[in-house]
Amino acid sequence: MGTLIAIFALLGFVGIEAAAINSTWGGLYPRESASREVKSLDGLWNFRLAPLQDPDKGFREEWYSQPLSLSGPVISMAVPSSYNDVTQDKDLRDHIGWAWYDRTFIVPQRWQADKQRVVLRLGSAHYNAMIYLNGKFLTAHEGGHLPVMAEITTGVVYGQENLITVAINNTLTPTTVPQGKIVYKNDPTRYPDGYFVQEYNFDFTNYAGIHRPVYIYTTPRTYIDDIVVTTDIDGTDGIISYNITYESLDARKTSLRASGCSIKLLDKNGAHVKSAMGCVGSIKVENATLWWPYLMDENPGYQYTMIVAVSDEEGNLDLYPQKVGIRVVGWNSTTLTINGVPAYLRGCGRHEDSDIRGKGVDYPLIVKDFSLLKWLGANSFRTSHYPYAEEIMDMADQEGIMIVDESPAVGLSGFGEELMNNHITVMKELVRRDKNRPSVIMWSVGNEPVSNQPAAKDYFRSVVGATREADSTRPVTCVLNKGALLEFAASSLDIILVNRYYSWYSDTGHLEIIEQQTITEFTEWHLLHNKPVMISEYGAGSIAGFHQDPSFTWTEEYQAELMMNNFKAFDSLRSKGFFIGEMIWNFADFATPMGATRVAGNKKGIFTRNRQPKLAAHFLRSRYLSLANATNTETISSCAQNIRF
Ligand code: BDP
Repeated sequence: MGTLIAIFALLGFVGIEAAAINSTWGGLYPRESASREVKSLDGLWNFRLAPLQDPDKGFREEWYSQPLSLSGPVISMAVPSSYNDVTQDKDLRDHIGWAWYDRTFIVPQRWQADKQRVVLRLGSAHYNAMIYLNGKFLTAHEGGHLPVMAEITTGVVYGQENLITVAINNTLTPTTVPQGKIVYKNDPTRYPDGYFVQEYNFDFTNYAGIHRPVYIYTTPRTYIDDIVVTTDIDGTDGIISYNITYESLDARKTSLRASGCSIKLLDKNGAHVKSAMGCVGSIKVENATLWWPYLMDENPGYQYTMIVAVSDEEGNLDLYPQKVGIRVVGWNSTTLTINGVPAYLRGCGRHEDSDIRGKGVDYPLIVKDFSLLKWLGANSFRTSHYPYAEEIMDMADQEGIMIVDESPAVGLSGFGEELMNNHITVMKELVRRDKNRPSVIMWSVGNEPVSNQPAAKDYFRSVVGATREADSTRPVTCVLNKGALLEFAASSLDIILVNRYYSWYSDTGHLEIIEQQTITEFTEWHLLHNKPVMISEYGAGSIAGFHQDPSFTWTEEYQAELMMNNFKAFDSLRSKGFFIGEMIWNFADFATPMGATRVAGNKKGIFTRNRQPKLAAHFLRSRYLSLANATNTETISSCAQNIRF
């Protein structure tokens, strides 16, 4: 919250008290059940920007107190979507500061008659959000990639129109995660009065908007607040351990009987497997079907469903369907294992990014991207450089795609206490949101921190420690790019991920040095830290359709050849026994701010921004499918062969 106030001060707004914040973040995704109803607020909302030079105008004039359209001109804005690229307006695309959304919605009368609890949940609103309901402040959230929730049972009017107003601010400061700074250009001979720009230490566009679905949903007044599931394997049996927490709106019902929780475990087809009683306990599943990654088993992504029930003293039930994949992640000084079997990650760094919608959740795009990942033979990706939408994570669970789940801490430096506290808060929210996902096999606390600064040592010890405390069942990493010999974060990590651009950002054009330099570098990281290592980014930019032979930078041939030279190094490193994976940068071309070094975006995609393959995609596919064949059993190799080229 400290940073939120700092942003207000920066942009001239003094307002809401920190004490007014009443949300609990993350928690269970809104899912329908026999006791829960979900209503979508997605669609077209009203929208207007606060003036660049008068950012607090909307708060001063209380735009939230009545329909936004009465405060001045509004346009229609799609939710979910980034607002930047949906119109022809350059000022909207490049806006810095507050943007305002509102819409009305009806809460069914019967929800009140049925004495339901009502909750509002936004999958994410980037970066800071202030939310008002019927003209009154409801809640606020800092950080753009994680859910915002608030209970609204008494704040809504039943059977009539309600007004929701969301103000969001995309400003990044030295203590936000990620960091940024507002730079005022004070030379009156060169810039107009009050001129400022936003700077940040990453190359992707800082898209803003209500990026993910908005729901209101019901629960009974005594409700399941959270479910924590961990799994283990005992011979051919699976063990599901669970901890169900519940809350009640009615004080007299806060202590439920211990037998107030029950669980019915269903298989993938909905057939009953087992039942259990109690809010904390475990279920043994005889001859369990395990969750396996794609191309590591013929039946990847297998999930059971726990129908969790909590009853109150009067016997009213709250039901929640919690998916469970039974699998165990293991790691030691050389190896990462899934269900005891060494896993080699074949994947991509990615972005939530597409034309028009920016970072807005888009179901056709989700289906397309997973189709391409499977076509490639990839078994993993990293959510570079922020937590991805839950709708994407659901697909990863279901398809057996392993995820390195990354926080929004990209390019951090300075490492002060306020930044660290905000970073730890983000890690806790991320673990709270994604802890039950079988696809998540590693937490990444960030990407490319300036970790050659000595302050990084204590900083990462604390952030990684807090992450481990929140979840001890997965390894914790941070993606590094400083030299191994002067680096202060790696000692705190379980697994070391490194980004390297040999023959692109260094020795540009000299493809012949890649093999030697890559082998030297990654061997050094392992020898220094005695931990598994992998390459989390490597690659070259290519403009789709640019061809030249012999290859030349920016051509499709150069990108493909750079990859092939890296493959030689990876194979040699794999044979040494500590190299656990490779991820190309990037899955697809993506948007960046305007600049002299990016040609209308970052072109390191092996697919274009509209998801068509470049030459490199075909070479990567051939490698990933043959790696899948080489690292798996006979049966599995036949499933890889069945894939059409
Ligand atoms: C890496 C960053 C990534 C960039 C990439 C690049 O981690 O976000 O997009 O460089 O320059 O250092 O393409």
